[in-house]
Parts: sequence; C-alpha cells; structure tokens
Amino acid sequence: MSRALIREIPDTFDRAIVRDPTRSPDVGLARRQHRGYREHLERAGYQVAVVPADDAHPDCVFIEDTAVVIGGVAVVARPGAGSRRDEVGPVAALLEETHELRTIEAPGTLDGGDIMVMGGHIYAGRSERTNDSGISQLREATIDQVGEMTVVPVAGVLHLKSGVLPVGPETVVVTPGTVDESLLAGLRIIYEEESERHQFTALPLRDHKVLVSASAPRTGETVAAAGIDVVPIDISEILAADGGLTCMSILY
Ligand code: CIR
Repeated sequence: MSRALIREIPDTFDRAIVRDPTRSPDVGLARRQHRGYREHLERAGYQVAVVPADDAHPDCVFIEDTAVVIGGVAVVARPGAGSRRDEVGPVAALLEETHELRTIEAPGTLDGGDIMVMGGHIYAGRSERTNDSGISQLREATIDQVGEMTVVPVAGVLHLKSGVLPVGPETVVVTPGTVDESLLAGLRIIYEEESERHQFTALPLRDHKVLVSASAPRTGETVAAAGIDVVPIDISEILAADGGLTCMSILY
C-alpha cells in the first residue's frame, strides 16, 4: 500500500513565508489547485491521509518539511524557520502508528525539502533551513536504512529540492547555479530553462507519471523529450508561497 500524507491549506496561507514577496497567494485558488493535486495522488493509487490545516501555521500545507520517511523509520524534522517548528506534532502522531519514530533535536535544524533520496542514496542539502547537526542526526537515524549520504550546499534557493528535482530514478532537473553539480555525479541532469527560472517543480508518482508545474512548459517539454511521462498541473499559488510539488506531500 502506498500512502500520501497531505495537509489542508489554512485561512492564513496568504501570510506564508516568502523569500521575495512580489504578491501574496490567493487562498481560494490555492485550495482549488491543492484539490487538483490531491486528485492526481488518488488517481495514481495512493491512499491519501489528510491532516487538518492549522491557522496558527500559515505554511502548514508544506508537510514535506516536517518529516522524512526512509524505509521503516520516520525522522521528525526540526524546521529551520522558528514559526514552522510546531507544525510537526500532528504529522509525528500519524507516522508513529506505522513507523519507528526518530526526532531531530536542537541545535539541529532540518527541513524535509532538503532531503532527496535516489536509489538508496541520500542527498542532504545544507541550506538556510538545514544545518550540519540536523544532517548528522538524520544520517545517524537512517544509517541502517540507506547506503551513502552526500551533503550538498545549496545557494540562492530555499531547499535542495528547490534547485534539484528528481524526475526519474536517476534523472534530476537542476536550476543552474544552485548546487555544485559534481556532487550529483552518476545522475542524469536536465537544466531548467533560464526563462523559467524557479518555475519548474516536479513530483514522480508511483504509476511512473511525473507531475510537473504548468508554469515551466519549455522545461517540461525537455523532460518529456527524455522519455518521461509528464503531467502538467497549475500550482501558481503554491509557487507564490515558495512551495513546489514535492513539498505538499510525504509519500511512502
Ligand atoms: C517556507 O518558506 O517554509 C514556505 N513558504 C515554503 C516551503 C516549501 N517547502 C518545500 O519546498 N519543501
């Protein structure tokens, strides 16, 4: 059984943290786009569990940042943004029913958006949100579940998965200049189109389709030309809050 945890959008979503506020997201439209996202997960065969929104946490829809599930272990994150730290409670309570729970403790900080697992290899982004202590606690907690870990310093974007998006078992889309690509050795790299910078995001699903953001059509075409079955979805309001397609779910 493949499961997807998602979290509803709070009424306060227009106050989500943004790096470069040009406009605030429209909450009603964001909710419609989120419903479309959920439908894609259901269509792909995930059993979807929904955590209710919490108006005290404008960013709570970005549930990926609150926990990392690797094999039988769920590592409860300690989000780098102080205002997001208490988002983890209800997610931990759900994961505890099915997984061995570990917790990132202070001074560690870790956002799930910085953790990318490909072929049993963990890539851990060191970013504004995830520090060395968080990364070494994650390594310790999951050492029995996966092989190697590569630490990837992240520049100019929020998370590792803002700049490096898996679109297949060994293929990623990279926003040029955000990571040292030599750390991704062995992976096939497709570049995000310069004119679509920070607009491409993706989520590979269990049915081998890959959701991609409709706002980066040229990059989407390049990914499709590489033989990947892409499904565009409009998530303009999620992008406006610095979110993407991975960050609205925890898949396991
Ligand atoms: C934040 O700044 O924390 C949110 N506005 C966006 C989080 C996006 N999370 C993700 O990509 N994993």
